Amino acid sequence: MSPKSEKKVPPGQEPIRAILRWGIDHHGISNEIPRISPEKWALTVEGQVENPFKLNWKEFLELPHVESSNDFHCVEGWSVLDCHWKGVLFKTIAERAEPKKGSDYVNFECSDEYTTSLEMADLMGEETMLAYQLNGKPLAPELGGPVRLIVPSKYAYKSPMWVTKIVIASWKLLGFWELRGYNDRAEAWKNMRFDRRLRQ
Ligand SMILES: Nc1nc2c(c(=O)[nH]1)N[C@H]1C(S)=C(S)[C@@H](COP(=O)(O)O)O[C@H]1N2
Ligand SMILES: [Mo]
Repeated sequence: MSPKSEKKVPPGQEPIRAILRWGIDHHGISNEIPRISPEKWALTVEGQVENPFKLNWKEFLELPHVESSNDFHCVEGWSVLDCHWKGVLFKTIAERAEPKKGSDYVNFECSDEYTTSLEMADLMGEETMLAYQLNGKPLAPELGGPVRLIVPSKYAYKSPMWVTKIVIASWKLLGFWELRGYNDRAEAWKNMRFDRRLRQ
């Protein structure tokens, strides 16, 4: 066995060879893939912050970028190993916005009207980024391009595709899947899949 196939995956996960879903049926809202040309895309960052801002594609690419490789876990049980992402650290975005005291939550809005939210503290990692390239290529619309969030330690419903707005605040709205019974912490290595209070 090669070292790669011995790589550990979180409990209940099976490695698959590629991100296979290609926009089919994971869309909470609709099966239509938003095809946003980068020139038309913009990112709004607002909420309880000192410095709300909006960036177009060119301005976004001027931010410092990072690259890292990690695994991608969908709560339905498949994992894609060794994805190599390039993007802008979420930390870079948050620092620029200057959250006010107590703005400990981050709400994401997407072109397909999908939503999810996270605690600011969970977004400060060195692998948590707004990604615009996967394995050396621009991120395809089917995989959330031009820009999606990547939070590798959490199930992928915490990695919103087609991100267009980030609201930093002292409150957090439950996201699309979280409202439908999926765990709001979504820690893949801790097998936090469901929220028993919401799934009876
Ligand atoms: N905007 C948006 N982001 C989303 C979703 C969605 O429906 N809309 N689905 C989530 C889920 S459940 C998964 S598994 C991944 C799928 O990402 P992929 O298409 O790159 O495999 O995107 C997540 N982010
Ligand atoms: Mo998923």
